Amino acid sequence: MVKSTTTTTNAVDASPQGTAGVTTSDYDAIIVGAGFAGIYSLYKLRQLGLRTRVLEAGPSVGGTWFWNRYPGARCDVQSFDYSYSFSEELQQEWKWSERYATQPEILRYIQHVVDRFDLRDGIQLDTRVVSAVFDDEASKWTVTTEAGEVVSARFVIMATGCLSVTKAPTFPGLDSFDGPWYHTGHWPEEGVDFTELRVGLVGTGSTGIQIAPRIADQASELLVFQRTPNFSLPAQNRPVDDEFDRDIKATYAERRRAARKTPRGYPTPPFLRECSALDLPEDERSQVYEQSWNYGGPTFTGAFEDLLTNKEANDTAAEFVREKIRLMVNDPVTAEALSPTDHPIGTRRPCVDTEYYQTYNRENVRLVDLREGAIEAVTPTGLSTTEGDFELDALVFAIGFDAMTGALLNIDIRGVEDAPLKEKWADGPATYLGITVADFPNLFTITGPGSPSVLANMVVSIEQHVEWLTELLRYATENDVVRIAAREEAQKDWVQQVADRAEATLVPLARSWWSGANIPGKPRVFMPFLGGIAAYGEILEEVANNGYSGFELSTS
Ligand code: NA7
Repeated sequence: MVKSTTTTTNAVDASPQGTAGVTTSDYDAIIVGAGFAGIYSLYKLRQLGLRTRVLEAGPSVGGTWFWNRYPGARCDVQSFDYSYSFSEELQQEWKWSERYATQPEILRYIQHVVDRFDLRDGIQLDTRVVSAVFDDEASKWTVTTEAGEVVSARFVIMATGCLSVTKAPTFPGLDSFDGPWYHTGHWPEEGVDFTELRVGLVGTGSTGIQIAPRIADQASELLVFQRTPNFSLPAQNRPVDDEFDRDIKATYAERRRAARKTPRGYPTPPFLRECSALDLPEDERSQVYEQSWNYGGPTFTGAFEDLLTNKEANDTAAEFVREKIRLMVNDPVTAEALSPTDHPIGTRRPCVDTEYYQTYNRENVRLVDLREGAIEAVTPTGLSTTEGDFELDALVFAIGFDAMTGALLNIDIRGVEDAPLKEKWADGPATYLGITVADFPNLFTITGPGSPSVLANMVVSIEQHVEWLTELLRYATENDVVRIAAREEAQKDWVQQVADRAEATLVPLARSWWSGANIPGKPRVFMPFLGGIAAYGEILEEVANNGYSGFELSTS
């Protein structure tokens, strides 16, 4: 165990190894964030014997799954796979009620995990970290909170989430609006009643597509303001019956092992083809798409192996979905407006829905195509576009996140020679393996830019990182290593590899939050590692087997 050096009286040492009543501001590790990543990091680092504390800005654990409690919020990965695999007992005990779990159920699961593994006393809520500064001489970090609390630690683990900083609505006149307005990423805990209200929903990404049918259930009128249509795939959600539950659990460990050998971190159905979409005659190809569509969820975009690399192949999948939209939406003008034609399918995050397109067949729902007239301002009585004014009683903004880098750059992180991360990343994020940053020793970014993260099952991405990091810290503590620093050269090569992998696909053809294009002024860099969970896992293993190649490990 890395030894702590100072003790003061402004923070409680809540680790199992701590002596009751002793207070200290010095830890072996500080974890920022108590979502899936922070909770698992705490569990693993405690097992390692590190004195660890989690600092969480929110009033509850759960991270993304605490904040995004808008109606209709649910996971796009099947619940059996979007859950921790580290404990066979946990995965056998917990029973998911639906194939795709809702936000409240996922939050209950996270809270259950925290209690079941006695982690609550290591998590300090309502504590927003504002800065982390590296002390070059001591090879330690000083972390300061909004309330002025100062703690130090050898290691800092940023478990701050990829989608935790919302994009703020900056429409002129918002303050003048007479009614209430909401951002889906900060939904009121008590919920919202839209009964008899005319509601304007801005945004048709995954969130807008999930919330629209639920608002339509209540509101007298729902106007959906769409700037860019997205491809949405049906979840084909259903309750989990006892037999299905038993079947999965009978081979759960095997399922988890298999998931790590896939690109996306969840098992794929057998009908997906390891060939080009163009290798099959049209009727056979359509059958594969039909099977994938009926199976449900995001697997559709993996129906053939070249959908993300061959535009002609991709066109066949995109057209299949556009045809489905035409069949589902009664009004042909609305169907056309909902059909994406400006980007290949899969080059923006595919949405997964339940009855999204059918919602437009309701009498109280209307699509407003912002390509015909952009939003100019919010007025006291609604929204004004270049094409006209819309009278509304409430506004909902589902306009997304400052993804992947937002939460890290919101904290004043300073590394060697007091250099701010903000400056180092002025042209876009640069990491080694997506988990470390050159010149920021002993700092780790769980599912950071440059790792598979948001392109895969997030829980698997998190487990992959946390487990690898735990072994690195075990190695460090057993070998008296006090400083773990990524080498600049290794980082340069990794950044190049991440960029090359993206360039080799169709993703540069789309404007997306994956490349920072949704935030004005944000550098355009494709942030996640496109090689997939399995290939990435092999790289991590190789780095470890080579004595942590690409790192400088110092004992003093
Ligand atoms: P997204 O996917 O970033 O979607 C945001 C939506 O909001 C998208 O349709 C945007 O249109 C729209 N938007 C953003 N700003 C504006 C303005 N100024 N005017 C009109 N429309 C606007 O965020 P989500 O929350 O839906 O999903 C994020 C991830 O969370 C998701 O991918 C899952 O991983 C979970 P645009 O496309 O930019 O034209």
